[in-house]
Amino acid sequence: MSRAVIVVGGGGHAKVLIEALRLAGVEILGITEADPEKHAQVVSGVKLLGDDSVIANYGAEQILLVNAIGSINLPKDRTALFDKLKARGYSFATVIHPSAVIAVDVSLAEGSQVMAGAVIQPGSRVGRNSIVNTRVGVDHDCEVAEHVHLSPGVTLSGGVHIGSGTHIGAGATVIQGVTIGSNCLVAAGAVVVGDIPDGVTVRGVPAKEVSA
Ligand code: JB3
Repeated sequence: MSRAVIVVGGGGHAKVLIEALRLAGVEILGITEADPEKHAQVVSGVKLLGDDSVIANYGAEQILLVNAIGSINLPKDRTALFDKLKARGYSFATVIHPSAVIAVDVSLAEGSQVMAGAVIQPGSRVGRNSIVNTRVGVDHDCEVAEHVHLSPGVTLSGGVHIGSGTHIGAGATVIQGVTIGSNCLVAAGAVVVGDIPDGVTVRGVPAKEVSA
């Protein structure tokens, strides 16, 4: 990564990203933060610069952005921030922790983030702005669309498809060949053994739809 970065958002996910960026030798100019009460703070030794208006002080060709908005449920805020700043012409860095194991033919789209200890096997693809979080396993030939969050410890077996905007909770397991739709929520610890249509929330072992 040749350009210096600005980290957008100064919470827990920012700390994890800053660690990975430092290990990868990336220059961090600072953090922007929506909450003015946090503006005097320093996160993991990196200064807060102010709100997102600060980004306009830098040309779109000068810097890369790092989306540090994570997700607790659906990654809607993270998606909105990515789309807003892309519309202003900025590009997002792909962040890879040096301890991640990524097969040579894996494709990682703009702004994807692969955290410590993750393993991504051959033939897999990760879409724009998606997070492959700590110790996630993505096995062969998986398709992870854009704006997806695979929480820590998720296991995707071979040939799994995950639609855009879906959140898979910590420790969930998806067996081979399953397709999970867009904007789905899979609860932590669930074991998904069959396809899930768009917009559905599931939990449990085996995972079942949560009634509204
Ligand atoms: O599960 C794990 C390992 N990590 C979780 C991560 C994926 O998602 C983590 O435990 C949290 O559940 C969540 O992390 P995140 O998004 O860092 O949450 P939080 O600690 O609440 O920090 C988000 C920060 O972003 C807050 O300080 C917000 O004020 C700030 N923020 C929100 N919207 C924004 C914006 N900052 C900027 N610059 N611009 C925004 O639009």
